[in-house]
Amino acid sequence: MANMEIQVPDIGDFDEVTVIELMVKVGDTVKADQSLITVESDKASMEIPSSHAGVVKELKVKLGDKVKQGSIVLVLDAAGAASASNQAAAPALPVQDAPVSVATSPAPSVAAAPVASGPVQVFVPDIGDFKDVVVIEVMVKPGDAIKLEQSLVTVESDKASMEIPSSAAGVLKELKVKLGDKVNIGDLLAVLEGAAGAVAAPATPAAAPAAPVAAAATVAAPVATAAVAAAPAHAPGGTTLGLPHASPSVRKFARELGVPLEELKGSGTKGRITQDDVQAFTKAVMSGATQTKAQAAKAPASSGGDGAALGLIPWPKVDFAKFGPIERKELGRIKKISGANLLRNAIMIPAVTNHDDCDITDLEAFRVSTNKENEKSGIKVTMLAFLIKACVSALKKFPEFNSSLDGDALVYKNYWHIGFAADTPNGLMVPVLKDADKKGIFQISQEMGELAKKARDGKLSPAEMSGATFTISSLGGIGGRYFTPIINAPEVAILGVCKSQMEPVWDGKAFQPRLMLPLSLTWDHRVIDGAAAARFNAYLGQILGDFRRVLL
Ligand code: CAO
Repeated sequence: MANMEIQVPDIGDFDEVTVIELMVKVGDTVKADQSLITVESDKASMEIPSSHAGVVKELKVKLGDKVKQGSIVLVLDAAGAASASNQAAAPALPVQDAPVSVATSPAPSVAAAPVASGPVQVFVPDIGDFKDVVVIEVMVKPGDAIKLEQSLVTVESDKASMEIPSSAAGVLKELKVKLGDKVNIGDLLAVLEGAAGAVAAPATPAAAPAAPVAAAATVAAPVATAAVAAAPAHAPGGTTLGLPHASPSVRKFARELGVPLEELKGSGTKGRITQDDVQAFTKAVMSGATQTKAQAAKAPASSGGDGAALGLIPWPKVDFAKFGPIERKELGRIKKISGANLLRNAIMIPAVTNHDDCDITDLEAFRVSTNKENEKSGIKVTMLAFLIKACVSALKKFPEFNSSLDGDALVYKNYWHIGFAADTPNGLMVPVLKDADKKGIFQISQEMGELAKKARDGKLSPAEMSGATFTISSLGGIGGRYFTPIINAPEVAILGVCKSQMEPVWDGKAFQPRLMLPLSLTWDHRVIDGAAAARFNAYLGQILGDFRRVLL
């Protein structure tokens, strides 16, 4: 049994780095190589692993502490513990003796191509023991004027992320790596040209023996220690262009879960994203409490979806107040819900609308006379009731209009529940008249009146708004000629009806005054063809022209 101090190893040229995450606590059993703390500079973050297995006896650092090579991280009861297999440091000693260091000597610096008037090559410098580090961010593009020491790319291993600086100034002619590439020491990173003025040390790709570093301005390589993260040794001053503030292991964890780190708010020091943050976000997404931006764009919660997932340019942001006085009012709940549904349906359904007219002269006369005869009943027969009955007849003749798409299959419904759009003070609602095929015009008129009233009073139950197989949207009481209604998914068609009016209709011998009803049938082209839609409208017109056909 031996207590040993675990120290901060060689972290390159950094004087001091900040402790931004404590990954263990007193009493924890740690394995050799297990990360103990995360430290960060402005160019790199790295996890400091334990050189030995054991139990944490005492933490010697706290969040925000500045540490440097040799600072004691913690005291470990390393009873029976084996040191990390890849540990290049001296064996651990008891506390009373010389402190145990996990450090190794800094790796020799590797720099880029010499100053030249021609192209200058920039190589991946010494990144310590790391192999196949992944390019996770490309910070420059061809044509950019690159300053000496400017960060070109960010690479990441499972223990560290680091920016690779340019060893020369010049114009970026060619970038030799792309996102996701795996790179190693000596790999060609970029080619600069017009690099006059750049003060660079001789290039030393891994394959070639390292040349001595001469100039003071030499871009030193990230320096790695055994089992410890690499750290770029160039002067601080840059920023990590938009990279989420998180340790490499947290990034890796997030990547594995598919969590977009840039959408998280970190609860750690200086807003750093911790593993707990990633877990909490994942739970929230799974429970439906929140959405990722990609999810929101796919199924926007409101008309405010930014369309990013569709590759659309951003929604115009206009400061309306610049042009005149304004008042801002939140959309009501129903508008938000119906807006999201309408947007999805408008985007996802390849919809086509056929416009047609039908002659309802006789039907309207029958309706008016029926209402007169039944004045005392208190039930007013509406044109919409006839339309519902006529639609049921057409839906039976053309069953695909009463179906829904389910993947590559069509689900034909052997029931006929007709939704009808109702204009309410709170917005559009669609009550559903169930089993319209089994009901007569009076019953339909009465139930419609009740449902429409409930809709206006905001008293419709979810059951009264679900199960529709086809929808009618009638603007007949208001006006207009034609419009293009949006299909109420998962239905495959919707009938829009506008205000009927007297029109001269040629009967073969003369123009006759006829009451014409404008119909607009929108249909899902994945399920229905134009010819079928034209036939549906024509058949509907025939029924409405002579309602006795419903009986046939
Ligand atoms: N042509 C001419 N007149 C018509 C007509 C038509 N197609 N349809 C209805 N009318 C007349 C009715 O006969 C009634 O006249 P009277 O009062 O003289 O009898 C008057 O218009 C009002 O009818 P209504 O609209 O109250 O009744 P309805 O059964 O036709 O419709 C309902 C009920 C709930 C559908 C309707 O009130 C409504 O909310 N319509 C709006 C639907 C809507 O917003 N659609 C758009 C959806 S997309 O945003």
